Amino acid sequence: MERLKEHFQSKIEPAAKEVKDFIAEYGDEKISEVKIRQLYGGMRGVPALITETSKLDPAEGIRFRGYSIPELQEKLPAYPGGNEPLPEGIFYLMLFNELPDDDTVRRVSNNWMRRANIPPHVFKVIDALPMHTHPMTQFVTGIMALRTESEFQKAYRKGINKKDYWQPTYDDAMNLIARLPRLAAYIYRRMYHNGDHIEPDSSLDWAGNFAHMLGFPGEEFRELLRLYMTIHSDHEGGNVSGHTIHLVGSALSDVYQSFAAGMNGLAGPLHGLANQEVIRWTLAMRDELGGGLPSKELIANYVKDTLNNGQVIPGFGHAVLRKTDPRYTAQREFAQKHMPHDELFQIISRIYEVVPPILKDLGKVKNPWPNVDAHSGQLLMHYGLTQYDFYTVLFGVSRSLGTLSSLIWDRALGMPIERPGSTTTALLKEQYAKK
Ligand code: HAX
Repeated sequence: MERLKEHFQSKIEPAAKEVKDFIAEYGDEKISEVKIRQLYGGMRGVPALITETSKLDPAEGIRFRGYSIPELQEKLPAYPGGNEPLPEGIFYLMLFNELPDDDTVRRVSNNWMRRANIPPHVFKVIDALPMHTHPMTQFVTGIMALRTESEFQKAYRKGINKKDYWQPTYDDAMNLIARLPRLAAYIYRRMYHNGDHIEPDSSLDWAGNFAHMLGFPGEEFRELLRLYMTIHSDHEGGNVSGHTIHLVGSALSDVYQSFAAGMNGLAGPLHGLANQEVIRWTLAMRDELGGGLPSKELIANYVKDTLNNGQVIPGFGHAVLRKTDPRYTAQREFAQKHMPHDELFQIISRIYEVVPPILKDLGKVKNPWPNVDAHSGQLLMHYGLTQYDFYTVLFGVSRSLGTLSSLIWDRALGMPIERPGSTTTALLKEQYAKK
């Protein structure tokens, strides 16, 4: 067994014991009372899942295994000569609950490089899709085509003992994470560069090689992608993509099936697709207002028109957060450092000043502040990645790091099939109208 996998194995027994003992002692404690409003309200605020990799605090933002984004920017290893955290590091932290050192992240990089090969039929499946197929659809199709490689599927058919489920899940997860940048880059080059594909560079790290295969050679773009892949990697368990991956995985669907299902959720405009919608909306606004940097007044009028047309302002609001998303702040700081005079950055900054008070005045929006998607597109546009339909694929590649770490743990801890109860309005009325 490889060293990383063996190290993971050594973590299972103590973690399983901790959970078992905890349930034995506190299993009958109540952690919340669910109101009828919450049943109709998308289960907002109902704690119903265990996800160890990260926790979202409404007032503070995301913490990965207890560490905030600024703490991770300081503590996680960077690429030699670089500043931004390496995604290998956050993956290691989420999976192993340990901060890695430089050698460890290099080991993860090398491990993924060894696993990164994609069988040719996957590319053929993608090539069979019409060119105008949305990149997220191509991405999900590619992930499903990769399922021929599922170790879990093979092991299950052979009759694997349930205590060993984690092993092929671990291999499938590591293989898929290793392959996603190649798959995503293939889609990008196919759609926007006449199928002029770029071979991987095995001397680079995971995100650096991804940037290289997309066709962006500059070190600054690599640094951006390292930061991007780190901060988009996980957002506790209840968001649509994370929750879906856990739910589908609970039926013992393998990593490929579970992750593809979650990516279909990420592709919704209220979730991950918001990153493309932000740029689409911002560019349309700029063009309609005559180009250049529009005044605050003109932006405010445009925002109000969007709202009056019954549309949301993409990139603002959140189901859990109640402040500016620290992932937004990390990206804003990157822009301030590397491109303070970029015109689109100035527009995004102005939108940040204008939108929150307008949303607050509506009286119904619980969080008027920007989320992660309000900034990411501007940074990508700056370096020439202007094809915004592709942005959610980048988000998806990153999301594999947290969600698949969780899925490995689900199998290691023998998490059961997920099956919450449901009821009907008639039954609720019968029960409560009497009171
Ligand atoms: N613009 C206009 N109206 C908004 C709004 C926004 N940005 N955010 C919330 N609202 C509205 C809701 O549509 C809802 O209106 P109705 O009562 O008329 O239906 C009302 O305010 C209350 O909503 P909420 O409780 O504040 O927000 P929800 O938890 O229901 O929804 C969303 C959270 C993120 C879906 C929401 O804020 C939204 O649609 N934002 C714009 C899309 C977006 O940026 N999505 C990405 C979120 C982050 C993410 O998942 N990234 O992947």
